[in-house]
Amino acid sequence: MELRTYRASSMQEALALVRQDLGPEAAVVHTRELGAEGWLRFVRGSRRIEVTASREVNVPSRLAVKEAVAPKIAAPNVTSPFDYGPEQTVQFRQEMKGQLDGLQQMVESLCKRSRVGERRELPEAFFRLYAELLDADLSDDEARDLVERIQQELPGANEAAYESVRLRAQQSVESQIRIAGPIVTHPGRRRLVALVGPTGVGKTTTIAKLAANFRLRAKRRVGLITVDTYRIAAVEQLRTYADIIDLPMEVVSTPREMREAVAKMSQLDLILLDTAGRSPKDEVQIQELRAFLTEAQADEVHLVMSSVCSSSTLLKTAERFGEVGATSLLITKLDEASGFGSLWPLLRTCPLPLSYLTDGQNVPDDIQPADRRRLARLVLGQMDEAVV
Ligand SMILES: Nc1nc2c(ncn2[C@@H]2O[C@H](COP(=O)(O)OP(=O)(O)OP(=O)(O)O)[C@@H](O)[C@H]2O)c(=O)[nH]1
Ligand SMILES: [Mg+2]
Repeated sequence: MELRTYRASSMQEALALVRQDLGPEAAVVHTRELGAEGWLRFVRGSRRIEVTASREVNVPSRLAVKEAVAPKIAAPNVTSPFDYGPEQTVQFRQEMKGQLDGLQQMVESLCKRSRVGERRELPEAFFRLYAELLDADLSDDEARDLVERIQQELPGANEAAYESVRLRAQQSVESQIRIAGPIVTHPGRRRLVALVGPTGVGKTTTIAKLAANFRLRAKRRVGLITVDTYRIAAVEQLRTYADIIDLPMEVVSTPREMREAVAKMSQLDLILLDTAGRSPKDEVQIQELRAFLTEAQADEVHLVMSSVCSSSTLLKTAERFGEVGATSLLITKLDEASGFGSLWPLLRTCPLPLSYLTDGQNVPDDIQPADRRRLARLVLGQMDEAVV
């Protein structure tokens, strides 16, 4: 293979020499800049560009991507850097997506850091807490409020050690969380508990977990009722659990049938009522749900919400389902959430107390009565003790 080297004071000149000598089909194999040495560095025009090219090399020109600015030297196999085959297109898209995701993370982290930077005037221990709260996905306002509240509560705040600031934060968050406690059943005293909430949050799975625990562990007589006749397979999903746990089950599609089904199960200790996922934005669906619940005369209505949702979605959902008579909150999918700060506005402001937390798909294990200490730790960005 014959390689030739050309030197000129600019890239344009060097490429013109290549084209003149080897013709338009030549491929550029290598380019480099030759730095002038000694005092010559300061002399204008002492910069030299070296281009190595060949007429025989069958590789894409290294200058292909610079076509717009450089004279077109042959790059026979590549017409455009974006001219890929189907496989390369997929790979290219994946690479681009990866780079965009990386950029997004970098921008988010920079935004957080700049917010943290604004709070530099905080004493060290409080500043550390503030930065941790942002990392736990608390909004800037929520983090600021919490830190300021703790600053006011701690005597000698400026000199306070991080451990005592942290402990005070834990106590403060714990004290604002309302807990309902688990469902209490007594043999022979029928209790009817309904689960309501948006679609796909885990209502049916949670019913199965509760049913299995009360039937198999607490040895209660449990029955299931579902009004979810809207979604294909919803009834079958609950029936499968009813069969495995060996429970009676009723399917109702009108408020009248609801009354009959509840009457049939009046001898049981616990009736668990599964409902169809409802959009909090759909007024008709919400009113329909309310009609069923009124007919069932539920003792408890647990509003099921996923911890993966944003804080504004959680707040709006709680407000909307409050209208159907929700008596407590049940938070699911703790195992899927990456930060729990988004739960804080709900826990702090919603008057409904918490009943249960769920953290996985396993029936009946992945459910625990809501625990103040655990929730406060999660909100403050600490490891989940129940999962680790
Ligand atoms: N990771 C995780 N998944 C869960 C949890 N609870 C439920 N799921 C999963 O969430 C999905 C939806 O659960 P369902 O119980 O069908 O939800 P639903 O609220 O009854 O849904 P609709 O009846 O369609 O409104 C299923 O794949 C469940 O296994 C949980 O705590 N953690
Ligand atoms: Mg369901």
